[in-house]
Amino acid sequence: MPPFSYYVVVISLHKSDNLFASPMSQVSDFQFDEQVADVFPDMIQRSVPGYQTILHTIGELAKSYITDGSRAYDLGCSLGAASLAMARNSEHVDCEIIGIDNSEPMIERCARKVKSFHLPNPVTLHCESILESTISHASMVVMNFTLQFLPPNNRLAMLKKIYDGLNPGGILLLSEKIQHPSEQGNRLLVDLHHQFKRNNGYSELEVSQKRAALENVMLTDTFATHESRLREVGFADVVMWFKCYNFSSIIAVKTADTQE
Ligand code: GEK
Repeated sequence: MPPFSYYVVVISLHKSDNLFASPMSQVSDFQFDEQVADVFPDMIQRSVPGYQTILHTIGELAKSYITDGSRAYDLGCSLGAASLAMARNSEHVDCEIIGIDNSEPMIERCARKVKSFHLPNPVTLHCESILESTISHASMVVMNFTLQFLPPNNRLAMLKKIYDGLNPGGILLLSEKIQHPSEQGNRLLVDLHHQFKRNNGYSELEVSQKRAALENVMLTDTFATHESRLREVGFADVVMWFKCYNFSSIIAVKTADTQE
């Protein structure tokens, strides 16, 4: 059994998220600011069902899909969890991992974190909107819960840019909170997710204030919308490989024999 000091170190690594714990007279729109960046690992872990499973699978996909001389992108990288999963699992090739986020507090912390590891391939970070980024020579692109924060009108063009920047045979891993098409079915999934959050220690007030903060900021689509948009930009295969309540992850494959 590890000594007591081991537990003290592990517990103190992540600050706990209590940003919505006190009553607010008015709930402002959610922002990826300093306060959120400080508690982000705890926040995402307690809020997103399957988050660790998705990161593990990103690592597994990196082993198979990241090719020699290519780039792997993590769009909306936050603190770099997916970048690190790809970097750690790409020792068989020479590649560049590129993490992009438009939140300065996230990128600053991400840079410190990335520097603290010895990785087989370099991780380059950019603080910019992914709407402005160039994507090229990519064998793998990850958007782990980021597309939902883009204005709906920009989503198709963003996916087209990813498709065009992927090498034939490359993949996009797209994780999103999704809307169920029927009101009753959607309510059922939302209730299950809220129960998941309560089971992870969030109070009723925290759940409802966070929901209000995200209302205008995170606009979710149905799986049917995601699938048809991915097909419209050219992805031949669209595979939903993970779903838990209203959280899903999709792998979209650019066919290897595409003639362009
Ligand atoms: C993870 N992928 O841990 N350009 C760049 N970044 C953006 C933009 C934009 N236009 N809009 C939002 N973001 C991560 C989790 S969090 C998901 C991703 C969540 C960034 C935003 O700053 C934030 O860091 C990230 O997208 C979304 O695997 O909090 O639910």
